[in-house]
Amino acid sequence: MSDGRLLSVKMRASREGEHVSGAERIVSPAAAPETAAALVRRALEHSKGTPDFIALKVAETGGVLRIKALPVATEAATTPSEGLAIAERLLREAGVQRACEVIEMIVDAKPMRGAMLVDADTLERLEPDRARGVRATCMDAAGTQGRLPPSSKNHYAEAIVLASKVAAAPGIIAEICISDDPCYVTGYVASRATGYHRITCMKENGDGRGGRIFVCRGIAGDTSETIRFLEETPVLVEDIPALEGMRREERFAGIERELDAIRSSGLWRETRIMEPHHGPFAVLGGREVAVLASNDYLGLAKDPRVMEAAAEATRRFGAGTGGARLTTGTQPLHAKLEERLAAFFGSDAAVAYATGYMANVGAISALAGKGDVILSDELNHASIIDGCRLSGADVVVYRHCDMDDLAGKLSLCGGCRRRLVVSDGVFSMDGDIVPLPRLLDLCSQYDAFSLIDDAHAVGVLGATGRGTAEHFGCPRADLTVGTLSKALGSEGGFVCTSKKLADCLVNRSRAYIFSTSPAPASVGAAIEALRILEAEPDRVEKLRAKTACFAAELRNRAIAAETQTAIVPVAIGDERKAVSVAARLLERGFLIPAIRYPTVPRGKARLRVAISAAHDSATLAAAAEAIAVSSS
Ligand code: WAQ
Ligand code: MG
Repeated sequence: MSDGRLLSVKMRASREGEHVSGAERIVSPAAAPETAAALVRRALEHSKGTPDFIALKVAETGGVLRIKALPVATEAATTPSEGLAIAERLLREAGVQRACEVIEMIVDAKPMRGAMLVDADTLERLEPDRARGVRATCMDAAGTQGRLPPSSKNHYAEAIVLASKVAAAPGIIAEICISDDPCYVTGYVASRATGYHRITCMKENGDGRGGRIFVCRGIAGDTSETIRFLEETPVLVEDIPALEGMRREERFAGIERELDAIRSSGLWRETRIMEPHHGPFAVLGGREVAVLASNDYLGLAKDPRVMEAAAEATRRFGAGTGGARLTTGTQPLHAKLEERLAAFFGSDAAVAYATGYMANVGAISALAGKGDVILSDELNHASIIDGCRLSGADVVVYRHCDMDDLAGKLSLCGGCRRRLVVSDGVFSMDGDIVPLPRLLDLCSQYDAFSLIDDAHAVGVLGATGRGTAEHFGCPRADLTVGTLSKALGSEGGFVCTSKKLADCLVNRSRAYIFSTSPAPASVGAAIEALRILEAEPDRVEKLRAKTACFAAELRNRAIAAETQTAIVPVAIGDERKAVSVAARLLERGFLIPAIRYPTVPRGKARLRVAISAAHDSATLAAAAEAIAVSSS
C-alpha cells in the first residue's frame, strides 16, 4: 500500500537551555497544521514547567519503511533491584553476555538527550557525540497519520514505536531503557530475539534519572549505517499491541508508590477526630486543646440560638431535602435565605450552593467558557482554580494583588468574547486583602466581569462584617461569593449578584443544578446566624480587637505578625519543621495547623492561626508564648 505524501513534524522545547519536552509524528499533509499546533500546546502545558523556547520542524519524509511492532510482555517487579535483575536476565537472553556491566552503565548514566551506543563485547561507546548520544527519530505508529497526537505523553505508546525501530536497525542486538520521568518507574528491555519486555519497576519513584543504551555487535568499525537508519530513515510501526490490563497487584503498587512519595516528602495528611467542647476548645485524643484554627470566626457555630434554629428547621422540614434546587429541593427556607442574603449584602439577588467550594466552581464555570478569558490572582483559593479549569476558558494568572500586572494582561484580552477577573477578597493563607477599588476600576476600564470570593471576609471585614466592599467603602463586584460555613457558623456557599447573573447561575451552573439542595438544618442555622450578625455588629469589632491583641503578643516576642483580618500567618519555611512545630504546639495544648504545599508553595510552609471572637485574651497570650517557644 502506498502512503501518499507524508510529513515529519517534530517539536522540541526547552527552558534556560534545559530540555523540557519533545515529541514527533509522521502525518498526512492535511493533518500537519493541527498536529503542529497540538505539539506546541503539549509543550506549553508540560508538567516540567513552561518552556522559553520551542522548535518546530516540518519536513518531507521521502519513502517510508513499514515494520511490525515487537511483541510485548510485562514483567512485574516491585523494587528497583528486582527490576534490574530481570533486565539483566533479558539482556543476557538477547545475547549480551556482559549484561551486568550494561546495567551498571545505565544506572550511572549522566543525563543525555539520546542513547548510548555500546558494543556488546568490548562495552566501548561508539556514539560520535557522547554528551548528546544517538537519537532514534523519524518514526510513528502506522494508521494514525490523519489523527491528532494525544495531549500528553503516553510512555508505552511512544516507547514501543521507538524500540521497534531500534530493534530493526542494522547491528543493534538489544536495548535497555529507564525513563527520566520521576513518576514513571516502568522501563523495558527490547530486542528482535526476545521482543519488548516492560519491567514495572526499574528505579525509585521520584528519581528523575533515566537513560537508554542501544547494545550493538559488529559495527565498531563503522557506525554510520546504523546511525543513519536510526536518525533518518522514516519508519511506520504496524500492529502495536494494545497494553494488556496490568495485574491488580501492580495497579495497587503504583498507588502505594505515590503514597510513599507523599510520606517521604513531609506532605502526608490524614484526618483527626475532634470532639467540639465549650467555646473555641475541643477534645483531641482525650485531651482538651485550644483551637486556633477554626473558621468559626464569630463563634456562631455554637451559639445556642443558631443551634436551635438548625434543630427547628430539621423538625419542620426534615433532615434532607431529597432533591436538587430545580426539581424538588427548594423549600421555603431556601427562598428565605436567598432573600436575606441579598438584603444583607445589598444586592439584587443571591443564589445558595451546598458549599463555598461549589459556589466558586459553579459560578465561574457558568459565566466563562471556551473563547473567554479568566484573569486569576496567583494565590487564589483552590476552588477558584478548579472553577477556572472546569470552565474551559483560557486562564491568565496575574501576580498576587498586582493591579499593574492585571491591567497589562487585561489590555491584551480585548478580542476575547468575555473577560472575567476573579480574586479572593481575603486570601486564605496570608489573610491579606484584594485592592478592590483598583480592581473594579480596571474591570470597568477593560469591560470585564468581576468575581470576589469573600469567604474569609464575611463577618470579618467592614464595620458590620459585610466584607471587602464595606471595608473599602466601594461598590461590590459583579459577583460576590461568600460562605455560610465560616463566620456564619453553618454550612453552604452563596453568590450575591444582579438578577440577570443570578438567572445565569440558576440556568447554567452545574454545581447548582446537579446537587441536592442544602439541608434544612444548615439553611435554618444560616438564616439565624445572619440575623444575629445584623443585630449584633459589635461581634465583628470584638474579633478585630482580639486579632490585634494576638498579633501584638507575637510581635512582643519578636515574631513578625501583621494582619487586617482574622488570619495570622506565622512563616516557618521548611515543610518538616512546620509539621514538628505544630506537633509541639499540640503537646502544649494548642491546635494550630501547619500549612504546606500544595496549599502554599513549596518551602513556604507556615503556621496559620485563625482568631475567633470567642477566644479569651489569656488563651491568646498563652498561644503566642507557645508559638515563640516551639518555633525557636
Ligand atoms: N532516541 C534515543 N534516546 C532517547 C530518545 C530518542 N528519541 N529519547 C529519549 N532518549 C533517552 C534519553 O537519554 C532519556 O533520558 C532516556 O532515553 C529516557 O527517555 O512500556 O519515557 O523519554 O510502559 O524518559 C518506557 C515505557 C518509557 C515502558 C521510556 O523514556 C512501558 C521513556 P524517556
Ligand atoms: Mg522523559
